[in-house]
Parts: sequence; C-alpha cells; structure tokens
Amino acid sequence: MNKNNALKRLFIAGRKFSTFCDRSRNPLIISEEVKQALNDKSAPVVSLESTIITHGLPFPQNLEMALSVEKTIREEGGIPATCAFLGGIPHVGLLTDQIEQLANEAKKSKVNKVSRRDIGVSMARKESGGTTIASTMILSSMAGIDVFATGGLGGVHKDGHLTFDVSADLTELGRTPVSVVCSGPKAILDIKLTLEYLETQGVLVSTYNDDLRPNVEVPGFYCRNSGVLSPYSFNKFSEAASIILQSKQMDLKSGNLFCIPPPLEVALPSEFITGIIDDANQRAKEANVSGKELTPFMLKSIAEKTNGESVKCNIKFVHENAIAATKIAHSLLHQEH
Ligand code: PSU
Ligand code: MN
Repeated sequence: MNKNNALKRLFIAGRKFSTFCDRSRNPLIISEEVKQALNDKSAPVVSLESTIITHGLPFPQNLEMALSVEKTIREEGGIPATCAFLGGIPHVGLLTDQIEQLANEAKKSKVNKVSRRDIGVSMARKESGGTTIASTMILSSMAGIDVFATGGLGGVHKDGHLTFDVSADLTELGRTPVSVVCSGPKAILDIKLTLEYLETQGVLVSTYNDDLRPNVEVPGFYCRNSGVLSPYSFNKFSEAASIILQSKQMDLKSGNLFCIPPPLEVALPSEFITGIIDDANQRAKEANVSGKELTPFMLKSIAEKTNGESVKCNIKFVHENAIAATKIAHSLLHQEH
C-alpha cells in the first residue's frame, strides 16, 4: 500500500470512528420531563410499553388505559415514560397527543408491533409502532430507566417445544438490565416452560407476597395462580429495589422480573379461563395464526369470549403493577443516594 492510500484509509477510519462516537447522532427522543427527572434524580421514572395500546387492548379502552396509567404513576409521585416509535423515531416519554395519535393510528391498523428484530426496519421505513416488552426494555436502557411496568410478559407458547414460539421478551430479559414489573407470563402460555427458559437466561423471577402465604406461585396474568412455584418471593418493595441495585453494581447486564398477582376482586378463576384459552388456541391453530400475530389474536378472542371481563381485569392489574413499579423505582432512587 503506498503512503497516500494508507493516509486515506486512516482518514476514513477516523471519520467512521468519530461518527460512531458522536452522541448527538443518538436517535432516541426523550421527553423534557423524563430527561429532567433522570438528570436531577428528582423523581422515580417508570417506563411503559405501547404494544398493549396498539395490539393488546381494543379501542377506546386502550387509550383510556394508557392515559390513566400515566396518571396513576404521577399520583404515586413518579414520572411515566411511555415508549413507542413515531414515524420511525424511537420515543421515551410520549406526550398526551402522541399517545392519542398512536391509539388512533392503531385503530386504522397502521402501526407495527415492534420487538427487537423490528427496530431497524421500522426506523428505516419511518413507520410508527407499539413497543413490546423487549423493545421497551431496549429504549428504557438507552435512556437510563431501570424500572418498567406492564400487564403480562410474553413467553413460551403452548407446544413451544414444537413450534419454537418463544417470545423475544425472554431473551431480552437475559441481555438488557431493566426490571419488568408485571402480572406474570400471559395465561395463554406454557408458564412452566417460560420459567425454565428464564432460568436459563439468568433472569430473577420474584413474586410479591405481602400476606406471607407459603408456596407462592407465579401469577398467570388473569389468574393469581398458575400451578408453577415462583423461584423467589418478596414482601417489601425496598427488597426489589435492593435486588436491582445489587445487580447493577455487579454489572450483570440482565433484567429482573417482578410479578404482582392480580388483585382478588378482578382475578379470573383458572377453571373459568382455562377452557376459554384452550378454545382460543384451537381457533388460532385452525386459522393458521402464528408469529407476532398469535398473542394479539389470543387476547382478542379471550376478550370476546369473556364479554370484556378479561379486558377489565387486564386494565386493573396494569394499574396495580404501575403503582408497585413506582414504589420500587422510588426506593431505588433513595438507595442509590
Ligand atoms: N401485556 C399485556 N398485553 C399485551 C402485551 C403484554 O397485558 O399486549 C404484549 C407485550 O408487548 C409483550 C407482547 O411484549 O405482548 C408479547 O408478544 P409476543 O408473544 O409475540 O412476543
Ligand atoms: Mn411469538
């Protein structure tokens, strides 16, 4: 290589390196309110996903839920950070009109369900999308948010050992240091296999057990019980915060799953919901629904079959989880000081 070529190569490498290091090219848009709370550590920030808005709940309950959960977090003294892709741009901390825009676009089926694999393509095509747990964890981690609240986790689907339908939520928990507060894996899944998978990924699963009952089970989304024992349980939010702090200090680079059983007054009895789920699974099989369509299909058929009871239950526990997440984030803020 002559001297000129060598210099040219060095120049190009230098340019590439400086582009790579240029933080101003970070495409993430964080709302001013969220940015400020994170910078001054003045209030706990809790992130929220948006696939539940775009693909999880019917309109208008989805929009009402999205706005009222934000309100619940504020009432607890926290700052909500709803995440989504708008016109291909990743956002952390949507403004009210942006949440409305997303719910309205979802009504016209104009939004994608964005998990990890869909991020690059959504950005390249400048498309809007609701973020799953996996991609909300990615955006939260980029923004510096440790705690995230939602309804139910994706997991290993029934027959997952044959179909390989394992949610990217599980691998994300294994690789991204964000803690998810939810009501356990969705009841439509194989919860035992989901727990095995999380163990392999090195993800802590701990269930809230305020009344110190023995043999605590992982909740199954609409149901307080799933028949699967929770590997750990906790009865103080400060303990959950302490676990997050220690995992951060050890730089584990993986997430934690904190499960909050749905409140007694809205939880659905498992005998009632099991038949409905089996029926929905059968219908999905007959209609050849698979991949990213399966979870939204199942949630919709369950809502129809329960005359909206499942939707009511879902909304209620998202609120409960948001309260728990804010308490955990609050305690973490104190412990970090
Ligand atoms: N929790 C809900 N409703 C939902 C979901 C979670 O109460 O719609 C969404 C989450 O965004 C979760 C996704 O990440 O379903 C899982 O989809 P899949 O199984 O295709 O990975
Ligand atoms: Mn799947």
